[in-house]
Amino acid sequence: MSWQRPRDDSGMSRATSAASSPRTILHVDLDAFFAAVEQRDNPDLRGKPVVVGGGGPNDRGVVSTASYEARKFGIHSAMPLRTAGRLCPDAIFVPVDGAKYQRVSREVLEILRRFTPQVEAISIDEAWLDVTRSRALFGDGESIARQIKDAVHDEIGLRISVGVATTKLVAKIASDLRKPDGLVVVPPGEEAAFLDPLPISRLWGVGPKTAAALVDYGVRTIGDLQRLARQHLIRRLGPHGSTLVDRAHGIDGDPVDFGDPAKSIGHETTFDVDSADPEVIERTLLAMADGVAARLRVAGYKASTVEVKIRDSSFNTVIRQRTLPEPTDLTDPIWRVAVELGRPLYRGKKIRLVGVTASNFDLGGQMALFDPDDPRQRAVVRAADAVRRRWGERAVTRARLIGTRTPVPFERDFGTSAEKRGEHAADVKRGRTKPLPPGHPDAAKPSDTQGDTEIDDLPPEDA
Ligand code: TTP
Ligand code: MG
Repeated sequence: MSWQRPRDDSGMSRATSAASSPRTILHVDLDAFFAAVEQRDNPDLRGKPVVVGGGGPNDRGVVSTASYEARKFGIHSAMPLRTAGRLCPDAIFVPVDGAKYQRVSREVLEILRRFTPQVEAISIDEAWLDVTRSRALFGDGESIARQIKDAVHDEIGLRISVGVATTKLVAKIASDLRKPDGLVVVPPGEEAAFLDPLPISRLWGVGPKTAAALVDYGVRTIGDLQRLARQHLIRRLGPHGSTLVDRAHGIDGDPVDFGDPAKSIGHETTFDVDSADPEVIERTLLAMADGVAARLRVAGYKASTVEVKIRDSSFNTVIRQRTLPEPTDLTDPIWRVAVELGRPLYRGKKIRLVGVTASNFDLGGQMALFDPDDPRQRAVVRAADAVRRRWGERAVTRARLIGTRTPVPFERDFGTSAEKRGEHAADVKRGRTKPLPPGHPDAAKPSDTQGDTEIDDLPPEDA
């Protein structure tokens, strides 16, 4: 019997809402990535069999990827180009443009990081996201998946398939199941039923030795493995046998590895025209503080240190920071400190850039994301986050921001890239050899570096 989620009109599977305790993990994978980018950029290629790779059908190289139109002829990645040319003489062959795909990959990662800092990029077109904490801000896993699919389509012009599940393994299998443009949601508790009819080859950790053992036991589907006595496999394969049976049931605690957690979250903006108006400067700081606080809540952090950065029109930059009496993830305390620290710096001067950064995270706060220190304030924040979720960042407009054209702040940081390079080496060892997206997580964005920077660390203010 084959496991089929009920389909709705869009051809996507329907989800039940996820319970609050299990993790919500997304696996995203772009469809026919290199070929789709070429079709996007050249309308003549759309709807046609396109083969990306090498110098054409007489080249000795192999196919990087093929458009779905070309796949109908049996063409696939790693196939000799000559074979591809034979299978489909009408196919259009396009050379690989690595730099372009890397750029697009980075743009997609930027979209993913809007929804959570917990993004693990696996290859140039694939990533896991742990969105468990983001549900308060963006909705359940299915809703986040749809928002990602829409954003990637509308902003980048590509289709992406998404799997939503409680583990990385099940999410990855799910994303592959209804390609292209797929969305498959496996609700908590349905992992084993979902995996049951699928061929054993979809499971991780099935190398030649394991495969031979499984053939001996007559295991063809993941369900066969679920029903096999665990002791048989442990005797034959050792502890790996036990892990394999767990995986067959969809049990896999592997966390989404996004490298070192962010050490700071900051927003900054450069004015279109330098401003000496305290009102303009302070409401801009409010927008920055508001963006920082929202991202702290998505990440589940509370910050103990607030930093304000003020750059004047002669490019003198001053950074002042203060430790708060209590860690926070709310706009007002962050804004108040930013203004108190900033006021002496911008008084009477034309200002070019302002920024607000929160750091010194209290990770204990992660567990108590919406535990009320102040229940009424929490309720207000929750309502604001719900509005943001529904209508976007600009909808949540504080009184001071109404009628102004304060820009939506951009994210300045998140993560490091060194660990990711180490991790990619490990991936290659594990047999995942697709190219890694460039410089991820984001390298620091370029900023003005001229002028003096003066850093003062002020003691906590007396209460
Ligand atoms: P995949 O995600 O495996 O393939 P795809 O995106 O082309 O198609 P789909 O996900 O819809 O099945 O790989 C991503 C890109 O990596 C692919 O577009 C080209 C490149 N690639 C190679 O260059 N060689 C390979 O052997 C594979 C598998 C991929
Ligand atoms: Mg892909």
